[in-house]
Amino acid sequence: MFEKADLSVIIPTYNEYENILQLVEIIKDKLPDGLFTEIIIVDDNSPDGTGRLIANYIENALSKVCSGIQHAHENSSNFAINTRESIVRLVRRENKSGLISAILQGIKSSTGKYILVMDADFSHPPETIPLLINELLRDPNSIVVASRYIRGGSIRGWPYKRLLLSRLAAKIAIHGLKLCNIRDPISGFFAFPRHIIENIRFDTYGYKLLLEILVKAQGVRVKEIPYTFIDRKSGESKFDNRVMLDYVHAVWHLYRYGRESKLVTAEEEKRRSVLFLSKAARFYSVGATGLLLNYIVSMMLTKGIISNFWYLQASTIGIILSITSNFFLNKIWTFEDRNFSPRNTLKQYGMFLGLSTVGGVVQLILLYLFVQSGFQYTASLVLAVAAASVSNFLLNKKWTFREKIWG
Ligand SMILES: Nc1nc2c(ncn2[C@@H]2O[C@H](COP(=O)(O)OP(=O)(O)O)[C@@H](O)[C@H]2O)c(=O)[nH]1
Ligand SMILES: [Mg+2]
Repeated sequence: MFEKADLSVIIPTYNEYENILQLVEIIKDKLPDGLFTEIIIVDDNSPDGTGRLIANYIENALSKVCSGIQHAHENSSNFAINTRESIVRLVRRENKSGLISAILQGIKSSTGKYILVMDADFSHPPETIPLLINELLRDPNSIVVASRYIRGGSIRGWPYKRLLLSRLAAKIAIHGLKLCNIRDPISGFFAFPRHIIENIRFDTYGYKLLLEILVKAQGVRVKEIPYTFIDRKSGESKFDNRVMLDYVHAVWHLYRYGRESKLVTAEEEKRRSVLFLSKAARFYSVGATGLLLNYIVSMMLTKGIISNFWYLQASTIGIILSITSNFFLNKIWTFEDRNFSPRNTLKQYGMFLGLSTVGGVVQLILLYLFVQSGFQYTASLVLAVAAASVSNFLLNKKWTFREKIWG
């Protein structure tokens, strides 16, 4: 089992023999200090032998470490395995199955708390890595994107047609998918904390993983860092008509995803407001039965139908009985709470009693304040009762019956 990394750098490769080793060395040099980093190369059985090259590189590095340890034992002196804290790992796949799936496979086999994705062909300058990581560490719940389309960013070496296509693709994504907080949503160079993708079900294919994350990781903060994209010097681009078609398909798919999830959210919102209102209505109906019960009991106890009580005694009994019946009706009917364990019920009853008392005091204070500030008595009473009963409903919902306020 591998030791868990702080940062996983994912590099997909297909025929990158001339680039990859040099890139790995430079990346190792640029990594911020103090972060244990794994560099994961995902190779799709490249015909030019990229996978073999990396496998040999790892083997050599390992044997150097082992002979270092042996040497250290022989000289019985201290031995530091690596001053820069990083390891290189290789994920081999049988067939060329596309960039997004390669990156996802890399992420799946990675362990880092933070993930950085980049190309292998030096188009994404390793010098930008520390800038991305620093920004991510500053706001660890955001996604940090290296951007060509904000001030300070640019593209060097692409033919006019490719420049145009890229601009067009970015515009389509921004307007079609309403990504208003980003200028380069099709960047392939970005970093993010692992947790933001944990609940995402990825189902597009092609080139642009970032797009899917932006659409599906709802509400995530985005920060762009400018950089200059430099067209590759060695090896060939795998960009072709198929990649373009996949892109159009992915945008369409994500557009429909956005529409459906909005429909679901609207439905859910409607359901919650209905539930909230129906609970409020039940709570107030229960309150009304409490008032009635209070009145009947007080009358019966003072007018001699049951017995002749002093009116304050009668009223106290009426209040206690009505609070108790309110509590049980609210528990069973309003909040549909079926946990009748004595401990839980007693705790809830105590809380309900406490909140009713607080509600009564709040009502008196408000009434006093309203009347003192010149309001008519009846209007003041209605306002004070309304304010106290609303807060009573909300507080009981949240604290006594442990529900969310909304819904
Ligand atoms: N593993 C894997 N890597 C790929 C695949 N397609 C492209 N890549 C890699 O993805 C990165 C971007 O591809 P590249 O050909 O440079 O595309 P361009 O920069 O858009 O012209 C490079 O590191 C490629 O080696 C694929 O199907 N599988
Ligand atoms: Mg490239």
